[in-house]
Amino acid sequence: MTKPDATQATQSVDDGSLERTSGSGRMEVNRHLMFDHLVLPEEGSPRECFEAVSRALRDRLARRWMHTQRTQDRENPKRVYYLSMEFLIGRTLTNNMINLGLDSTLHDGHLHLEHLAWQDIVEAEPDAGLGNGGLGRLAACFIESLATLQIPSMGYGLRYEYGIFRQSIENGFQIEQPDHWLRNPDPWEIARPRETAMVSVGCQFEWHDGKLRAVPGGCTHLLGVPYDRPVVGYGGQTINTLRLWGVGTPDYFDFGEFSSGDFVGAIVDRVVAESITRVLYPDDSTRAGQALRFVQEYFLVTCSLADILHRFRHSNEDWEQLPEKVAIQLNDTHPAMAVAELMRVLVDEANLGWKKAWELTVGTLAYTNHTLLPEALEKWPVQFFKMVCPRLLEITLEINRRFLAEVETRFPNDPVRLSRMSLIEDAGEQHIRMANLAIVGTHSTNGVAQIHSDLLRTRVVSDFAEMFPHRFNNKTNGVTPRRWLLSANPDLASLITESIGDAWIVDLSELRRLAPLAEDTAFRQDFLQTKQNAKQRFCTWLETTTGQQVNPTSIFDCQVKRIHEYKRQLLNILHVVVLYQRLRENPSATFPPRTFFFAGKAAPAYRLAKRIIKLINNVGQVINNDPVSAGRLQVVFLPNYNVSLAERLIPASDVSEQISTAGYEASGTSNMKFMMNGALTIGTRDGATIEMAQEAGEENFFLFGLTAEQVAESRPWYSPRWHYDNELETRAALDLIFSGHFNRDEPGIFEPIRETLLEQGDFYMHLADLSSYAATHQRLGEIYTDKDAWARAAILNVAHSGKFSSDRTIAEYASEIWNAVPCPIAHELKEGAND
Ligand code: B1H
Repeated sequence: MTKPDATQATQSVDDGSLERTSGSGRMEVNRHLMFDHLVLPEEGSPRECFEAVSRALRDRLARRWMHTQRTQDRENPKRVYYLSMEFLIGRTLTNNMINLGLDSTLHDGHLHLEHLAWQDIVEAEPDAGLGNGGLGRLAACFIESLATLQIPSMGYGLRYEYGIFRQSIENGFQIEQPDHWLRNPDPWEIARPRETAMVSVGCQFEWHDGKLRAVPGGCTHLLGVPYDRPVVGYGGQTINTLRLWGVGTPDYFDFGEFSSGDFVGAIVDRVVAESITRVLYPDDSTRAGQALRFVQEYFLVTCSLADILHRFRHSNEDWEQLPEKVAIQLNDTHPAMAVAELMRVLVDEANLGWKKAWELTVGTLAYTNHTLLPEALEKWPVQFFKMVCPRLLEITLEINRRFLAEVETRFPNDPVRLSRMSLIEDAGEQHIRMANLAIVGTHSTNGVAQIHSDLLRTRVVSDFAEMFPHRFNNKTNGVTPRRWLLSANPDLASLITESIGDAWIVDLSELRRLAPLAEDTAFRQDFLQTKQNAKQRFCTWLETTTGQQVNPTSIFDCQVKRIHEYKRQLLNILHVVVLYQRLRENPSATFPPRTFFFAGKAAPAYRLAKRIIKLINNVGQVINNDPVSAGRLQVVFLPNYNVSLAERLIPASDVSEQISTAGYEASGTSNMKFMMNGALTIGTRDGATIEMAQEAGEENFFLFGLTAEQVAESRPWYSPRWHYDNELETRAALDLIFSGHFNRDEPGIFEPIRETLLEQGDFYMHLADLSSYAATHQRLGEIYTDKDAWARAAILNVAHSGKFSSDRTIAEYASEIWNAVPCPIAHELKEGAND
């Protein structure tokens, strides 16, 4: 950055246009540094510079943001609302810069701050880790695609003060630390206290013997304070809003209690209130089950519906119009209380009759299911409803009464069916089955990949599919190519653009035009070179940040996702041990050197998942240092997997591991990111991986293992022991692990893993798939050594990844579920300063 010129800085005038001269961008940044931080521009810390650059950028988009909102208010189109307990956003600065078309400002050095590298400024932004994994990241991709497609829409979520925990690895164990991501002011959020929503909780909180207790009856009032974040569509035309609710308490103080000396009692409401949006529950594909999580879901639903309906009433007279003007998508059952809450508003506040209210509710709401795992299906104790929202319980019971009457008419004399379909589970303590409520109370239930939607329909909720066949549909997931290709992998993005133009950025099916180039020797060379550069960059970053060295010419083989038994990180590490055993037995064996990268967090209460992390680390410790394997096999566990780490690692990957037990991974989305970035997939026929192989051609894929049908069929007689007894390599690998070879000083620590695999039936069938997995890896290694064959297959994968853009997914939701169309925003070329 040049020396500051105070006169210049104060004279900066906002003319509202995005395209500026180089000087003015720098001036705005300088101005923010001086006036927000009181530092000289050349003395700004990375964090201060990040805030200043972001504020300068936000200033530039403010007018477009307001203009988008004003246009949508004026045109009164149908609006789409995406309700989600998670938005795994990651960093925002680079993404907004690219989507506003200002990345050239960056590359041309217009924002160059001489005393700092641009990368240091970017990295001063913490990841917004408001999600666990795929479900939360999907929500973030969806709102970006909605804005890019210019669909009037809004995301609604919670402003957790603590996002997903930070993971460190100590002595091979996962340690969790709080992620206080809002410690510094976030330049991307704007508080909207004027649009605060009021929430009543049907109980009171008291302080008893140093403990907080919920007491039935009475009422506690909470305030939902909106914090808005701009969602910039590619091209910067539409700027939608992500509204995250923070919590506040009404600005009063119980002076009665205070003056009687009960100071703590007087502020207890505030204490309770402030805990509601404190922390994201760190469960992925499992359910939290705690009362506070229930209140969080209730808080999201009531605040968001109040806001949505207020906006609807502002532009529409007639409630009848609701389904024509509003589509609300429920991201899993987490916001499924919306069914009862919308009924409450329509019946109690709008005074509509039950039937009309029901028709409008079902017509407005739609539900996406993300998992078949029974332990992930939400069920809330009726007691929680009684305590927090008794009216919603009454309404849910009435929905159930009418619904079961309907079932009885359709299927008379079938009490077992009735009890299966009931919204209430009666075994022991009564629970509300949230998935049943979501299916009954919405007009659409979709799965997130074809196989998942099929299994949902035919196995998990087949009674409901029989009852409402037209409600069930599939919407295969996708990811945004702006973040996951254009921004994360600039070299490959440029190569693609040089070859086929840049239309792919907003129409990813254009990538098909790369297919003929798989036969072009020069293109293959260039393609391999971009991969090699990305690998080298990753190695440099890894070494400078952690000191770890990795061979950039080895195969980068990656499994990065939440640690869960069904995702089978165990299968991967078992195979690594198989390879290690081969080397021990035959040290002169030749195969290309491989680096196995693992990354992912385990839910803090998921003991076995945490033990799997320990096993991976211990295996790595031994293999990386044993002369027989060092330099040929390496295992690297990258701590604290998050969006930013994914953006670095995925472009550098050669091999993508998608090895869940078939039938258990609803879709997967990292699989798509790897494919777009030219990695080859080794995987099972599960989730969206099946569709990826269909697109790319199975000959360009490494599929292995049991199919979902075979998994289901073989369950009754499957015996992991059989594989141990009959497969030499399987047995040798397990024997080596359980002999204590990897835990010399920690006897017995892998016993829980031995029990799972060999004593408790190996529910996820690791041993059933290990030999075909190893054989497929063998073939993969052979093809890797043939650079031409590898490059050809990788190029064809990229060329056929177009289907997996979230733009395609969102276009399908828009036309088949929401009936929503774009609302183009016309920006004047150069808007006036005060328009
Ligand atoms: C997915 C979850 C999930 N499925 C409960 N279910 C949660 C369940 O906090 N909780 O209680 C949080 C998350 N997440 C994932 O969704 C699937 O496992 C993936 O296969 C899928 O790609 C992703 C997006 O659809």
